[in-house]
Amino acid sequence: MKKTTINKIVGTIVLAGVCEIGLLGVPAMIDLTRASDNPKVIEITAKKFEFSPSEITLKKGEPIILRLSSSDRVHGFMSKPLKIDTDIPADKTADVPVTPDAAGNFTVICDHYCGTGHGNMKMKVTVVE
Ligand SMILES: [Cu+2]
Repeated sequence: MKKTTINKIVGTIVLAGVCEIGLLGVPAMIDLTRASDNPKVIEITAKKFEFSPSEITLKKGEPIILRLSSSDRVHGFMSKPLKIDTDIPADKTADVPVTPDAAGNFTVICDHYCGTGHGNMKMKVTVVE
């Protein structure tokens, strides 16, 4: 009786281990698809020389998708502390999954030179607990 219980427990642990390995092995593309089932999607549009909305609030630990698009040309979308560094193409949307791991105020900048106002092209991200 005891042995059976232990076997069950061991079996469960092994199974859990296999599942985790399986998840880790899943390519990023599939992870994105899975993530988009649940997380909130925030649409952000870029154009010379602003992001709209220019300010968003996220919750620490809550996964969300930033759906980025541009209405004129290629822009960048970069924030080191939020671990985001992507380009926003001119002709299609880019989905960026984000799970903030710290509360605070962060700035996303356009890091793809787009003209004279490029240096001021920023977006504010507030992460609350
Ligand atoms: Cu720019």
